[in-house]
Amino acid sequence: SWKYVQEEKSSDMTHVLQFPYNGEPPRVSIYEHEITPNEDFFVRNHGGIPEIDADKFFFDVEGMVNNPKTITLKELQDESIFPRMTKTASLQCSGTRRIEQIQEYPGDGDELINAPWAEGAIGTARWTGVSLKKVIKYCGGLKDGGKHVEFFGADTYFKKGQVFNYAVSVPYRKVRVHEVMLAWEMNGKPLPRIHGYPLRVVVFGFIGARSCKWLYKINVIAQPSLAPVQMKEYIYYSPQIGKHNNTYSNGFSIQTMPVSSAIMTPLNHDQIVHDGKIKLTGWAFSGSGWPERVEVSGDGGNIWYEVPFDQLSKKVFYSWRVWEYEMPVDAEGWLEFCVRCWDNALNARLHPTPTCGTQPTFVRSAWNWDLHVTSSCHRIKVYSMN
Ligand code: MTE
Ligand code: MO
Repeated sequence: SWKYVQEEKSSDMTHVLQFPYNGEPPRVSIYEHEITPNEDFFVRNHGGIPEIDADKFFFDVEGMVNNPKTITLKELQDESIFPRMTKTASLQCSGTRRIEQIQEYPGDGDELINAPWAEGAIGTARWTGVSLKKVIKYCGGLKDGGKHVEFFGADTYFKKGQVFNYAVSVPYRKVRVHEVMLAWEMNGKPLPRIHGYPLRVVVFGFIGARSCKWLYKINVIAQPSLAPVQMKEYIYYSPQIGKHNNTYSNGFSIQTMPVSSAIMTPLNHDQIVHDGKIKLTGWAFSGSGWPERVEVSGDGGNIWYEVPFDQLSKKVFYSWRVWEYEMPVDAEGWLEFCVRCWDNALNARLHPTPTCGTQPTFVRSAWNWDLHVTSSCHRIKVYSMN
């Protein structure tokens, strides 16, 4: 068992939940960097932060593998046993932009766990570690029927009078294609404690919740994890389901993140004095691959402008693209800026209303009662003065 510590990041971060600590970085640290500095990376915690001694650290691999094993961090880092991998990838919480659903449709969601995130519950880092597939292979491979891989984090949290270790699972098909990493480095430095030191999971393109921090056990199973985080949180409900008629079985577990984007500057309700142009900045991301095209509008979505390729950061599989655009503006008065993105797979949204391969138009088009994955076009109002 572990000791737990209280830790926070810099006071520049916005607290979206006071306890446990959940923090969102200042906007500038998002749009100014293709790679988010560690000190500015958002934090999503369900419980306390375990204090783990890396020198003595080991984790167990058990369940439906042929040779269950205990593996020390030193072994995992031994390149004669496991080849290393480094990959730049974004991590996005399904709560990103939840504030828009809360503001338009107050009273929904599970208030205890649904933090009111704005556009900053996303970040991009260079992760270093070992592909989980190599670890499963080291343990003799899967037994027949092994289909899901469950992760346990050393943190504990309380829900309805019970104490749980954080636990989630991903289907083995995601592991098989080397899209699940056990990582001990973030941007060339040891994982900060608040991000999972000494070892965390990173699942490229999936909802942040699957990227289990403070990993201490891996369990191969036949069905998805029965743990509450897997079964009860991070469920996406169709728009006919509300707070009073939901059961966990009439929603589904969110895995791949849909295409989404956000305007980081200017701010909602800014008054801007300018000479015919207003600069917009933001990010775009898709858990299916990468953003292919980003468009912005100044009139609420009647006329769209394509952000030119040289104003999008480079294309990296499973990473966001940050962008900027000088919007021509001749009017004085209220403008409504919005952004939408197309990804490489022309994926649009979670539930099955056709939207031509881009994001849903309005908050309502992507509304779901537990307020996850706010992937509608991000809209802000700005007062323009020439
Ligand atoms: N892992 C553990 N053990 N405990 C947690 O509370 N939160 C998850 C995931 N892994 C969590 C966890 C959620 S919901 C998200 S969005 C990401 O971690 C956030 O990772 P970060 O705090 O490093 O940004
Ligand atoms: Mo999350």
